Amino acid sequence: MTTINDVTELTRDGDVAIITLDSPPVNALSAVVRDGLWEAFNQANKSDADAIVLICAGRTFIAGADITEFGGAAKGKGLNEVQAMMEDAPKPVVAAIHGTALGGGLEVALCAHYRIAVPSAKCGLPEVHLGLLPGAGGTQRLPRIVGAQKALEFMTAGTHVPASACLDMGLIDEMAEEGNLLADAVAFARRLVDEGQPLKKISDNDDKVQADRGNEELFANFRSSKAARKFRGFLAPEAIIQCVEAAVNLPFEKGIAVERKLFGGLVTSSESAAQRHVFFAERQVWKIPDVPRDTPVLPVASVGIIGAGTMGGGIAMNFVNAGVPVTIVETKQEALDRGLGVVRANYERSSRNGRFPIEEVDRRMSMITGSLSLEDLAEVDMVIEAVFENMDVKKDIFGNLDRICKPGAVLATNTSALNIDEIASATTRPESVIGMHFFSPANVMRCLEVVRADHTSLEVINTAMQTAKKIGKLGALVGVCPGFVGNRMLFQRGVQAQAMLDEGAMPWEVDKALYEFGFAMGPFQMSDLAGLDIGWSAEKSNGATIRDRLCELDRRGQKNGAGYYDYDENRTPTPSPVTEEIVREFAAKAGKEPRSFTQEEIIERLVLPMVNEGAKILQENKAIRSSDIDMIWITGYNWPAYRGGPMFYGDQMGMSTVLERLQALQAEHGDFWKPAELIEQLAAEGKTFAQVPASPIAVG
Ligand code: 3H9
Repeated sequence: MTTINDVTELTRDGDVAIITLDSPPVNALSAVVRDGLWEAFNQANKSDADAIVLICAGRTFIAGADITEFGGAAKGKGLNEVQAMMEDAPKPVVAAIHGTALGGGLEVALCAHYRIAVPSAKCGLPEVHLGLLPGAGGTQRLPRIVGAQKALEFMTAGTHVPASACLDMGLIDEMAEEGNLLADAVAFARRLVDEGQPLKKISDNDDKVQADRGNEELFANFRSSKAARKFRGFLAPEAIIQCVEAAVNLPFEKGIAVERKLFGGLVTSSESAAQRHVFFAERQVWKIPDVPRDTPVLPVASVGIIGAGTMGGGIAMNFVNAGVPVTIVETKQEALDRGLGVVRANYERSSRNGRFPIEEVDRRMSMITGSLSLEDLAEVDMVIEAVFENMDVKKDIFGNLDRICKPGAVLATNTSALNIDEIASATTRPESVIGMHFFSPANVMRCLEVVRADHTSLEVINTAMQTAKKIGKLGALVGVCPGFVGNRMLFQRGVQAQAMLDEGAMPWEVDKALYEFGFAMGPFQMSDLAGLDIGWSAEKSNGATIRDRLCELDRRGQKNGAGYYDYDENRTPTPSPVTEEIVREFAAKAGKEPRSFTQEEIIERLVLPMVNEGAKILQENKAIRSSDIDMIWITGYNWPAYRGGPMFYGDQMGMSTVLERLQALQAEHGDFWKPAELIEQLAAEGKTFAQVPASPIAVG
């Protein structure tokens, strides 16, 4: 055995050289890994071995480039040098894949002459999710195996594809028996030698790309396809398409040059920096400073949900989809039937869309028991209350749950605004009470704010977080405060959206600015969608706000064809002259000259209050770290991932600039804009939000 360096070993099994890479956790291609691989292949190539097998220790094959190295100074051997060493080897090189071969990892494997994988392995080029393209030859080699169309789909979706599908596509040549990868890979290598099989270089294989040469329609169709709608605002998908065009139309080396140039542009872009931030933020969010990893998790094998409305039904679907049976309690049979009917209709739609066969609808519905009695929740492990926002009603329910539920059951509320400590005070077991704030539609949105109340026990926190994981949510632990994290910041944005209207901005100008920023829609489109009359009362309305006036004119949003916008029969919005008139009237009353606002001005007015409020949340320890706040906004409100979240946005602006702009706006518009103390402090220290150490949620 030869130890090449800390992470690489070269051994022999008779006539086959075996290179083993062991760089936990995921064998990412850091400098030491590249150096180790280069030297190991260098030695194996020169040795008298007849073939070489590359295999990885630990849970996975190489999971890609080391993302932490991007942006730093180049060190060690280049990945292309390692790849050349493999591809030019004078004997068969076999990559033996288990776990995941991702990004640069798969691109390394594609430089082996052959690939073998266990059935549980997956391959993918997920760089697109990091705002990148496969920059180690992947964009040029993949089309040479699977053709342009499949390569476009594979790389712009960035999914992890199971080994069996990879075998069908020709990405993998041979399947190994699960648990027997090394022996099967060595046997495969020996067979290649015995049979005199060629040293296959994917870069030499032009058949597939020639078939698509000059086929401009293929690319035009892909750019206008349904899948491409998701690319809006992201830079990487278009760069990937251009690379595949190069693969199809240019010789390999020229294609590589195109790939390298476009990769260089992406890796230094703020979009990719933001998406890389999101990658790490997604993993940080589960780490809770004062809840150790070994904190017990209570079993959650059955769940009770109180309320069969839109939220209750959506929450129920999450659990059923994860195989956990649910009891839904309502007060009236009619409401229960209606709620269950909506759930069934949702499942039927999913089935029609091909998500699962129609029989599955009945199977999933059979996991939901409807009930009109809270007493039926006596044995469930977790209850989630999702009734309307009324403190007295909630306290009454929690008082009853305290009496009915078994000891140790988790008692959660889905409130989005009420004080959970007060709700907990209705029980004799506040340690079991926690907030689990789902976002609408609850079966779709990934965000779940887990709200720690004063007395919530560590076990209950850990159980709620692990439950979030189990049902596919992004659980973010937050503290009790009005609106928690997400809605507290949304409220500030809403104040400014209204304020701009009062200054004569048109709703469509504001919405357009947010759309261009990357949101699916702006606040006024959102109001029209939700219904302008939510929380509005005809009796109490006195025309004091623009919304009052619209509602008084029976402009209640999309549902009756008029709100801030006018709608045609297809619900296509157009700016409404009625709204415009009202906005002008309000501006005149406030003594403001109607004026148009620039995109930059609107974004500043909407986003800076969020950054400022996020800073207050952080300084009050109502969120653990700034990146958790970013994740809540990305998964709960569709903040565009390529902008990294509001706190990342603030960090990119630079703290001194954030402070200066807040001070300028404070001077112009008043104390709404007073900068958070944390911003002043960080600006003075030259630090970022990301540098604020993670700290436990404040309680008590
Ligand atoms: C690329 O390859 C570019 C090339 O085309 C061109 C180059 C020129 N680097 O996810 P987990 C850390 S771009 C650094 O919790 P799992 C991760 O942060 C790359 N660190 O485990 C975490 O750290 P911590 C393309 C990485 O079992 C720990 O490893 N590749 C990397 O649930 C465990 O991760 C990708 O995008 C990395 N590449 O999932 C694949 N990957 O413990 C990215 C992980 O401190 N990785 N870490 O929180 C993944 O998708 C998942 O990590 C994987 C394992 C599926 C592999």
